[in-house]
Amino acid sequence: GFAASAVTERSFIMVKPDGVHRGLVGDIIKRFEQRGYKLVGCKVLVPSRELAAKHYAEHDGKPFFPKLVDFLTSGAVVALVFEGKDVVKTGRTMIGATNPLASPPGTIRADFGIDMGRNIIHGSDSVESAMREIALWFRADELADYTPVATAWIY
Ligand code: 3AN
Repeated sequence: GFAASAVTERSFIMVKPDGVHRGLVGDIIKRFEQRGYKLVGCKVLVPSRELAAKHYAEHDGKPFFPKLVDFLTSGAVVALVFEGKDVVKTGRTMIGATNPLASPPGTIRADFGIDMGRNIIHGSDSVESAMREIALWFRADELADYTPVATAWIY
């Protein structure tokens, strides 16, 4: 039978302030839902500088780091956790490349943008990053534990 309990990989997906300002939240959630991913965490917040800096800790010291923190804290973001088969890698494929101009048509960044500094969305780049980012942005009790009926056939 279908081993639903084996499907536990999660990714941290975030609509950045430019995506929220442009009204792209619904479209982005829709793409992940339609692919078959299960939404287990969702909240809107204006991140603190401390949270943004922790999120982008790997870029601390790079020339674009201050602008990155300025941008992420400039407005509301929508923090999401999606769960499902290979969601980290597939989520990155759906998002596209860091530079929207290098992203293939059909990816979120290519369909909605051209600017590297305003690239709409974040997605975890590895399962380890996903676990770190989910723990940074969500408390355990903010993640829903449920079994959608459609999980057995939507793929
Ligand atoms: P991704 O968001 O594709 O995982 P990262 O994690 O390498 O890319 O970079 C995080 C964010 O930092 C990017 N989304 C982008 O906004 C910004 N960024 C990355 N590299 C550059 C760069 N060379 N110049 C300006 N901004 C950059």
